[in-house]
Amino acid sequence: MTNQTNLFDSIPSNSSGKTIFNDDGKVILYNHFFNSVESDKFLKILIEEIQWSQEFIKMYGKSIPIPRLTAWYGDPDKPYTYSGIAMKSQAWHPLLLEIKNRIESETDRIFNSVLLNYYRDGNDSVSWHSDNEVELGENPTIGSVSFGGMRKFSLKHKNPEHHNHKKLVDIELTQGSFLLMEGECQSYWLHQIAKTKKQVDPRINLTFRFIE
Ligand SMILES: O=C(O)CCC(=O)C(=O)O
Ligand SMILES: [Mn+2]
Repeated sequence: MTNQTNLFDSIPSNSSGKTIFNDDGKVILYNHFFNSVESDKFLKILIEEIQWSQEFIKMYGKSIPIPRLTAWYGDPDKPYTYSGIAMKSQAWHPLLLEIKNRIESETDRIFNSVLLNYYRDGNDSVSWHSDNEVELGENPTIGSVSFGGMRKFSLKHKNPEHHNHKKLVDIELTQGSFLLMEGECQSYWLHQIAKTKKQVDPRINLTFRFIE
């Protein structure tokens, strides 16, 4: 008799996090937090079923499209403003709740909203910023989940006197990875996803947050 293994079980997900740094805030990376079979499935569902929008920012009186598609889901009555864009929260999609449950069990944190970014190709990006909107309160915990093509996530310390100010901390965010930023990370560090000329597959990133 052959041993039947379920495809899901045969690709274990790895939930032991690795601390990238613990210095003016803490960053922990869990590679393959979601296994490759579920990650492929989740990516497809998110591309098809999330209500993606093209948002615009005003610069020098002109309206400029931001270089990625975005969406905002969460508990009702939690309005959120991001880069001057007032986001309308949509009711939870069941898959977003499933992902939220998985990262909540791992971290013992509660999240009540998620900002989704869809990077269609290497031309899509997010420029240097911190997740420090007032709605997030002091020292917010940000749970960041990625599906699809690998993109480089960089962190840069804000203080010119800091020993790491000139050196970027680069983290490869691969399919199924989970990155946790906590403590004073958003006060002291900036982060970005730079554009790339390399051929990259479409990528979706979900940043789970807690709006007070
Ligand atoms: O795509 C990412 O990994 C980062 C997205 C991000 O920083 C944000 O949405 O605030
Ligand atoms: Mn961010």
